[in-house]
Amino acid sequence: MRMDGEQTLGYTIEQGAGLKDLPPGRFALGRVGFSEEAVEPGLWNGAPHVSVPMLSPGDEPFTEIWSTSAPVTTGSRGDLFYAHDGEHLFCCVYVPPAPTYRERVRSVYAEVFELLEELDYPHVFRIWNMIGDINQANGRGMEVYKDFCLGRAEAFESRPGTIEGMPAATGIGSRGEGVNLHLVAGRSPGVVHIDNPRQIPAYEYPRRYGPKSPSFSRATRREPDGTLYISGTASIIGHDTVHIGDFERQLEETFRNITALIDGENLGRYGITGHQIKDLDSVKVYVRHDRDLPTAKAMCAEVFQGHTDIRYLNVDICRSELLVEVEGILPRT
Ligand code: 3EB
Repeated sequence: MRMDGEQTLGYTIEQGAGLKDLPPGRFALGRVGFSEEAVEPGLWNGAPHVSVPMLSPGDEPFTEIWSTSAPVTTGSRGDLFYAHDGEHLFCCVYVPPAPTYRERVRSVYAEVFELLEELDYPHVFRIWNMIGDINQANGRGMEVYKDFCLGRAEAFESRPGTIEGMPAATGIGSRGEGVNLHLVAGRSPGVVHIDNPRQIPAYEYPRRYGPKSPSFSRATRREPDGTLYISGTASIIGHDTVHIGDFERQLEETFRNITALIDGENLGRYGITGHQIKDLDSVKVYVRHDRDLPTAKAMCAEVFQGHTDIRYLNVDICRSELLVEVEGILPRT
């Protein structure tokens, strides 16, 4: 957390339901609970709150808290719940299960873009999409993830001119129904979307992966705080899934992809100093099969530092051959 701006964005993870008061001078922008039970978005204790069903029985619930140093204004519009402080906006929304998601996802994303334009937070820097039954067929036989991507891509195609590029994102399975999405956006310019030299941009994936490509960049860096948000990253080279059926090699390839994304050679192209994977924080490791959790934990212990917050979530991943996906946040060092 940087404390030198007017409104400084903070991101913390707490065990439990996140009910504790924030320190003096901090105001909640949004709370995202990770639990076994879903709680639909709403305004709670002065900020948007949602709980996503991502945990397996026995996992310890935790809550992510987005906070700021300035008082916030909260609101809701349709199904959207949001808070903003003059520089940052947090928004969450739930799309209930439907035979097809395309239309609802398109309209929800369009409503989000309208809100961002009207309230003047056009610089989206991170989006999470948690999708129930992500690898199942929808009511028309299309995989839910592809159905979701279709609506999202159409919304991005017709977004207002003020919303530039595609931000870092995660598109991942949840253990519940419907789609939960939440995002953070900023008012000041200085948002840079970053590609990975080992992967083609997801928004240019060929049609075999779905009628419309996924709408996200591999990472987004945001000024003024210089934080680098790393998208969900998997064992994909070019656009191909590699090491099918081999968990360890998929996770190794994922680490190589993150390393290549954040090294000095790649970030140098954007005028940004390079980083090492060990400096990642707020790491999430999505593991398809619970039998692979011990391997995931052992491998992550080698790569990340002891104090790094790492959360393991046993959920499905957008391509059925993918066994693992990793995301994280790099605070400016
Ligand atoms: C990939 O690289 C793996 O649809 O928002 C990663 C991050 C993935 C975000 C999304 C999907 C999404 O294609 C999957």
